[in-house]
Amino acid sequence: MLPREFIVAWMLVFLVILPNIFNPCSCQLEPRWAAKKRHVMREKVRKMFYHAYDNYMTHAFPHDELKPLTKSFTDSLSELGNLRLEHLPQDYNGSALTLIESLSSLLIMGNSTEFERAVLWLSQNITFNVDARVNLFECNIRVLGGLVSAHILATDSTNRLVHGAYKNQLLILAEDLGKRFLPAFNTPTGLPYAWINLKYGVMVNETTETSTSGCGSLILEMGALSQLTGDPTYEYVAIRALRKLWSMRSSLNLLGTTLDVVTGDWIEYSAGIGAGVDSFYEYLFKAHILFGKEEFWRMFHSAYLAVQKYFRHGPWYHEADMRTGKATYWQLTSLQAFWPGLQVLVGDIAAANSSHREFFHVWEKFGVLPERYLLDHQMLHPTEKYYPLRPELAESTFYLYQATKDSWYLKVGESIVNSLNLYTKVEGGFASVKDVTTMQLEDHQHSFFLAETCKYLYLLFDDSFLVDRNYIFTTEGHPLPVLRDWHDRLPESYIPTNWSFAQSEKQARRASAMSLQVCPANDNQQVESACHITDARADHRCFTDEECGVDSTTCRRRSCSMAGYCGLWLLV
Ligand code: DMJ
Repeated sequence: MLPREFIVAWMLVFLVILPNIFNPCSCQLEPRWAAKKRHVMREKVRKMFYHAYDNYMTHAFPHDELKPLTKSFTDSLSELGNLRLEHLPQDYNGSALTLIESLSSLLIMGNSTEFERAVLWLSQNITFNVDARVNLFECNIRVLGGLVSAHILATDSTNRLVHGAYKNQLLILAEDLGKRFLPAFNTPTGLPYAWINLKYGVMVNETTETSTSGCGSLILEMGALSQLTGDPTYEYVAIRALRKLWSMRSSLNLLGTTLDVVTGDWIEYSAGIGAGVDSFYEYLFKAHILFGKEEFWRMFHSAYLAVQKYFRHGPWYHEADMRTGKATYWQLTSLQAFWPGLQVLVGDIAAANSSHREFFHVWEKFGVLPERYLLDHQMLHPTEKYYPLRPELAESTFYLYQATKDSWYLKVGESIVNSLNLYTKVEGGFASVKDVTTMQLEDHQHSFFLAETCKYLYLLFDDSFLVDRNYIFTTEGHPLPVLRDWHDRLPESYIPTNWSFAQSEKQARRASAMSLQVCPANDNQQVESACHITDARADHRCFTDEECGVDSTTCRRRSCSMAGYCGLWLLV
């Protein structure tokens, strides 16, 4: 028998050295490089934002969006999610959609003067009493979300606004808009129509078809509106729709992509995590963070496990039939790139990292992310070769950097910024890419470029706005504060995630968003041990096993080695 001292000494050597040898990622911090680089990149992103914003204000405001090639405008609120141009009143001048979408970005970039000017202009000039048929989902995430978030920011004393001038006008506008949404929910199922006329309600012969995200991602904005106004109706209708939708899931806990709001029948049984469904998953989890309801967590947990089980193939996610779980379409769509960001919130960092790397690989291959890529044929979708300045990859990059402090993500951000400047910047703003193979441009600067793309890139390089604040971001990138007052009750197992708090020494210990129980998609998958710990600790070190969560591919609980690394250490 070996002497006990020898075994102990050997174990110590093993525990201290081995994790460093097998530490699989190159995530050592490069503090000086990172600080300088972040500063330079932050200024580059700020310039991008103002190039987009100033051109919008000069050539398009108060209309909805900028046409950067012709330096003109489009009143696109009525076109969103719809290919046919809607009939609009002749005297309609738009709803200043891009300005509403820019509000929180202005404040995050430190421009409280312009934020305040915009808030006051909107307060005095916007009306929703217009004969315009709008998409409920788009109007909710962009306009209602933008207004509610801006109202909260405008009334937050830390933002140094001249408060005398602001008298809750944005909240009044938001409530007016929320009321105009309500007729859409008046269906036999409680599932809302996809379209609503702001002045006249649901139109005669309106289509009864909607998408899963269209009726399942309203709860953050509508719930926040209820909390702010004290009127529970908005939250009630959104939750009722969500419950109905959830009741329509298959026995595999999968949902389809499109459905009928009157009959409650599925129209399209195939689904994935991209277009038509994406924000449904996002809102289940974020609603749990924002409102603390266990019900949202239970739905999300089952839905998340089903996604990992039936859609996931290594780092990729294909689509599957909700009834059988059989793969249908093997496609990568650019909207899917939000998923790693959601996984970071969940605490499933290893899975987030591996998918994110694949998305970035595709970005590098084409220069930007194409809308649809056929994985089985390894080619672009023939008619969806465009890149409309979408934010999802930047969003996930921001979350992964917050969680890991791995400077590799800063390099990803730099590459995204460089591509955007190289391929999409024109004299009149930023233009969408029509075809990623030719980089031919299209005359459209989408409002989410200012609400999300620029915001997430800016926050990647400078997150000072988030310090000592606790926000979640809506699917359109509008920040909402996580407030104890808004929580039904705080679940014991859960401490709301606050990325910025996590960086401060005060918070030496934090649980991840969920000390996860995420099981792997298939058996026999390669055991993977990431060096990323679930919380944002600058030195990547853990102190306790609880900080390490569960390995996403093996479902085994990870532990913290004596050297301070999370992993599947055999002898710990
Ligand atoms: C945004 O409007 C939102 O993020 C939405 O959820 C889907 N994606 C677009 C931008 O790509």
